[in-house]
Amino acid sequence: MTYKLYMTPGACSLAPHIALRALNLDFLLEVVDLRSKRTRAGEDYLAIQPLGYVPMLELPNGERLGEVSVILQYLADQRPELAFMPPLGTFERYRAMEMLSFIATELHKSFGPFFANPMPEEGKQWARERIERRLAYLDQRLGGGSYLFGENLTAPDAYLFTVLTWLPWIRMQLSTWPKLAAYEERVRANSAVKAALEAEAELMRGGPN
Ligand SMILES: N[C@@H](CCC(=O)N[C@@H](CS)C(=O)NCC(=O)O)C(=O)O
Repeated sequence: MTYKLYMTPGACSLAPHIALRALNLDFLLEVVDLRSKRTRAGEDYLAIQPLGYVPMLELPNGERLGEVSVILQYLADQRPELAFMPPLGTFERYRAMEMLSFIATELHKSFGPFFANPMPEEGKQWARERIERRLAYLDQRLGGGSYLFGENLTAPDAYLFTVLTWLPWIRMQLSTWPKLAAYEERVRANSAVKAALEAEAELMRGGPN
């Protein structure tokens, strides 16, 4: 029962990578070069994902599943006892899905202009302000719990943390939002998150996958 995650170190595929570790599932990482659209093993990634983006999860039966927020939920549902997502059919599940959707569409996709060349400076400034308003909203929304939904690391934490790691690339200081900054440190200290970050740093240095 081994999953294969098509991923690029430092990209949004970090979120399902964290999930695979937090859920203690067996997995292999397949590194994709997003420029050449080839896997490190030499496969044509466009034949696997026609739009050429990561992540893509290959299940043990060969089926492939895309989209960060859906992959996270699929993985969580393989180990319901670990409560990485609330149970299907409960209202809490919709709350967690609401957050996944917010992170995907309001936050993650607002980073697009920084990676699109050429993008005029006005476009980047527009995106920066958009991200700032959404981070301020999350900062206010963080409650007394350690994580987004209480004391357990859940799928939305894996995704939000992933997006927060990109702030230095766009010269944005997390310290502007103290609750969010403290939250980021707590998530970073989680053992599954630490292991995923270390593995991706090693892959970035060209180490084995
Ligand atoms: N809707 C997709 C978006 C994934 C996405 O934006 N992936 C980026 C990396 S974070 C990517 O592979 N970009 C390369 C490209 O679009 O060519 C998802 O949620 O999985």
